[in-house]
Amino acid sequence: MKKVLITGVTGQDGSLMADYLLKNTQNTIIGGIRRLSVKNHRNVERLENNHRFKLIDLDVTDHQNTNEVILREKPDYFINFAANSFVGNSWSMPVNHMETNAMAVLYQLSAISKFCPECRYYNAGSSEEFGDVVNCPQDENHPLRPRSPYGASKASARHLVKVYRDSYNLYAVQGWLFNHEGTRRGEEFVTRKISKAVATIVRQIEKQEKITPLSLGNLDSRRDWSDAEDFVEGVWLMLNNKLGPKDYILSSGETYSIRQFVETCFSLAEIECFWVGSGLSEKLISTIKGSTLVNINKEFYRPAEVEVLLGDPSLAEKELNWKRKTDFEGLVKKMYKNDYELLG
Ligand code: G4F
Repeated sequence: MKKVLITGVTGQDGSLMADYLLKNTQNTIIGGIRRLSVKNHRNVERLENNHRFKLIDLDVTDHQNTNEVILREKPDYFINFAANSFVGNSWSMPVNHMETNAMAVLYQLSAISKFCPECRYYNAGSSEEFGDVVNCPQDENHPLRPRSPYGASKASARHLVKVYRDSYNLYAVQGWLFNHEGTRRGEEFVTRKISKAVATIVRQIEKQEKITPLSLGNLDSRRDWSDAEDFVEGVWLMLNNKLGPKDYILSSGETYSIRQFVETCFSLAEIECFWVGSGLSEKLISTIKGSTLVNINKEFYRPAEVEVLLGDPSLAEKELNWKRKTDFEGLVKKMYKNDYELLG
């Protein structure tokens, strides 16, 4: 029975990791949470009575707090999912992104190297580190060419993880996780924004109410989307790799545009529609009543865009025996269905 400390445990990945470990291992889980006056524990509420799960205060941007927690708990595994993960926000909060996503990693690695060097460490890396990509698909040898303060913060963290692994012989890894979504995804991310809006439109049509159009930014960027539930298993495999500490890509190996995500979601909802216009005037129109379903708002464009992401997961598949279970259509369906049901 090992002790696994998970930061960001109230978020999508942290809570899924806690669920996965409680179900598939005998380990105890310590969830690190930042004190907030309004609790955001929805994703872990049902775990709070589980004797193998406890929450502790841990603000990853506080060096002293990080030291104290690692010294006191001496975990066997430290999984750092706490991050400022919204790329679009990173131009307005670049310092916060560096502090939360890179400096915090330095605090953690330095405490682990001093107080519990046997602890296995995982930091959440991102395909955003590849940024302005030069090869498709991207594999583990693709250069780091971030396009956002967020991407730069994750690339910095990657260098720190490698430096600490090499310097102190730590089992420290940082996977490159391509976009991963699901029913616990934050509503600011484009997939959840779409699934929730489509579910709302379906309800509005059923009740013969006025349709609220969905406003989006760049429809033509492409992402490699997977189910976050598949990824937490991949992270655990990376932490228990017989080949030793190594960084792997987790991805689906397929890429779709935002436009295709929108079309797939409306099609699953059985709403027939067609695109008209171009650029900022482009719209998605419903075939039946001619209502606007989607319009474009330049507010959602970014100062610099990662145009295409397509990951090559073959190394993780071969060496970790990892395989995703949910495909693109299965993911869109799961998210849409969940949002439809949540509307009651
Ligand atoms: O859903 P997004 O905000 O995710 P993004 O930027 O790809 O980042 C996610 O995946 C990364 C891994 O690749 C993670 F590291 C990161 O933490 C996060 O989980 O945006 C996806 C795409 C972008 O090209 C964006 O410009 O959708 C485009 N988009 C178009 N309209 C929009 C919108 N994105 C958002 N959030 N909102 C829109 O209205």
